Amino acid sequence: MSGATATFFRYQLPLTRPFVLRQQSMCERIGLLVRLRTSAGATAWGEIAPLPVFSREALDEALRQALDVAAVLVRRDLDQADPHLIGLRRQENIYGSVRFGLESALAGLQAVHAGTHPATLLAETPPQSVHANALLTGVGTEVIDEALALAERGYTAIKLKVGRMIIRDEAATVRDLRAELPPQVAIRLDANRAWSFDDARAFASAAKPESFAYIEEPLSNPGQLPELTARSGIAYAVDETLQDLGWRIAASLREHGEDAMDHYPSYPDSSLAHAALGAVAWIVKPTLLGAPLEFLSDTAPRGGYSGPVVVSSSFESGLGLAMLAQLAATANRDTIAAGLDTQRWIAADTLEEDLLNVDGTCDLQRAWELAQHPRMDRLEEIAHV
Ligand code: OSB
Ligand code: MG
Repeated sequence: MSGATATFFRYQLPLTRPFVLRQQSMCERIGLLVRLRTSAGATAWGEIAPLPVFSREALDEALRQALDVAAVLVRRDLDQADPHLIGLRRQENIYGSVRFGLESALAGLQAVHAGTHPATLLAETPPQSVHANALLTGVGTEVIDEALALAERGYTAIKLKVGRMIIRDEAATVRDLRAELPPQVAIRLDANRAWSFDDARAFASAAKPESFAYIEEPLSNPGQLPELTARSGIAYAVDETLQDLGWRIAASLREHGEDAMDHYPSYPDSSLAHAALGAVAWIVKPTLLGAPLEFLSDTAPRGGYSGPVVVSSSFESGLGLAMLAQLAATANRDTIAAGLDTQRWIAADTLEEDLLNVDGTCDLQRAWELAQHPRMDRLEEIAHV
């Protein structure tokens, strides 16, 4: 019988300004941290933080399931150095937030045993740091000045939310941004499915497709994404569409491409699968997609979809972001900036210090050290198994 334990803590963190989730605006972030402790006293943490509006599970549902899964986990010998202990593969219907939090903590324990940080467990030669894109909202000179200042500090990619204001103002902002930012700074856009096909075409002709690297989810009807590229030249990335497909189909598309459809003959809407295969990037948010961490390992099979995976946050606190930085390093070796900049919205975080450096990079070793010692004064212990 092992004497491992799992302790759950609740946090409630103020934001610097509201974050808009579709029509709803969020003014504080509420979530859970879990601490696994082995009988020998090794500890590691994970974050379980369903995102309102986006996650299918509510916080109390996530907690209930996490307690059930953890009760089984703590009976295993967590002091063993065993890479297979990272995954919860046999748990089929586990919520995304629960899988992410518990697998993070399991990976953390393995990293403690190996005397390294988690990225080195999931990749042969991970980089020492990763880049994050700057996350911006708004139109006009204010957002352009903000982007220029961030580029000056060393950010290599800017992600601007669109689909929220008048199309021609947003398009003009994107054109001006491209004209003023140094050419090596990538511009990404995210419309969160705000537009009809005609709206998106109007945006494309006003903004010029070549002025940005890609736009996430331009269409309210994602089945039309490949046709939008054909008709307007827009390169798109998928985020919500991957979540709609689910991680099993996403993993199968990555491994088998078009042939994945044969594995899921009963899948009702193959247009979503075609949309995913036609994307120039996949935005992967582990908390929302629910994929096992090994999906983001550099040895994940990729005989089908071979484009880049942009590991991104679902608005986790610093502790979850520290693990996402590890995953960004393993998934793409810092070849494409990750979505970690939500940190700037959190006014008082679970970590002692900011994760991102002023230039938008994140050092993996430092992130790992910070994530081993969260701020206990911002946590309330609520459950224990
Ligand atoms: O639409 O990409 C989104 C965060 C929470 C919910 C939705 C989204 C986001 C982000 C993450 O934008 C940050 C990023 O991708 O840079
Ligand atoms: Mg998105």
